[in-house]
Amino acid sequence: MTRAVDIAILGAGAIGQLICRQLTAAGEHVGFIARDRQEPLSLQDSQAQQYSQSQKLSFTPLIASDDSHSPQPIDYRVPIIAANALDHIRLVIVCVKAYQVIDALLPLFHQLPRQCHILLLHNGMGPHLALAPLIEKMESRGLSLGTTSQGVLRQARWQIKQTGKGLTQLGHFTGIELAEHYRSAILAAIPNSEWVDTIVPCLWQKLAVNAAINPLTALHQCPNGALAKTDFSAIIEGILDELVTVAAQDGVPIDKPLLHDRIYQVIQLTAANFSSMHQDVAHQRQTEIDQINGYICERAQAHGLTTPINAKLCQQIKQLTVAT
Ligand code: KPL
Repeated sequence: MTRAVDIAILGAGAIGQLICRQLTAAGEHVGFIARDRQEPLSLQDSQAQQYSQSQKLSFTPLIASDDSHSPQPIDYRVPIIAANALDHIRLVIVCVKAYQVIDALLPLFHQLPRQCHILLLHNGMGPHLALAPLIEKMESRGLSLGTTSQGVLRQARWQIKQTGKGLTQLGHFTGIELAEHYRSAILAAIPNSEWVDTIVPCLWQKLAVNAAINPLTALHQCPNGALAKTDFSAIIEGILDELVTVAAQDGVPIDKPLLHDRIYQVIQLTAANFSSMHQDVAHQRQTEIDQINGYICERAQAHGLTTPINAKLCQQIKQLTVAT
């Protein structure tokens, strides 16, 4: 009898498809949860099979698997799991945009088995604070968080290309810890991944990278590398000063000089890239500003602080997305 799919991915964007490929290649039983009409809905089967449809995906790795120089796309199929057929799922990896997490996850909350673990893997911060009390109330479920800087480009609906290696950090946040079996499966499947003792400081570090790079590249319509110019140093400094103060109030002390260096390192390493917010603005899509600079402002307010530089960036990005 074939083993049932026990890991479900919610969100089949670039990162969702990359994680799916990595877990599938490692022999894990993974499927996507059907969410909209673009992802075909399957019918529930009362037998052992929990899905009746699958989707063909294409993945082009960074490095060729043989000796040839250009990596060839690999085609593979992944089950699509209907939202009413989640009985076997033990781990849901949530890869939707930060502003979609609650709306995408809550309708499934009581359809997922009680012991199903949830792992959030998105840019920005915020949804974990709304989810934590719901998870804690259930007493049988756990929440882990993660951040990844793997580079991936979505070339078509179900076609991705890996564009860069990157670090993936994961860790427990609240409730029941993720079972050891799934922890090791994820770490074995995702290259350069680690399970850290405290994940929240890692998320703040990634938040800082996004808070500095994303809105500035979107406002100035430039690639990440343009931010290395001295014209931007004062505003980057200002964004970080505010973030470091707020994070400290939130119980996360951050070494500012180290963070500063890290941001300039990312600017160098991704010099030719257009940030995700730049692309969202260019394509008139909703941005993640509320979960990036907006999160800094939100946490500041909670501590009776103000963050005028980050607040202004939020306002400018919103004006841009309304005006365009
Ligand atoms: O994560 C990114 C993003 O664009 O959202 C960075 C690291 C800034 C790379 O472009």
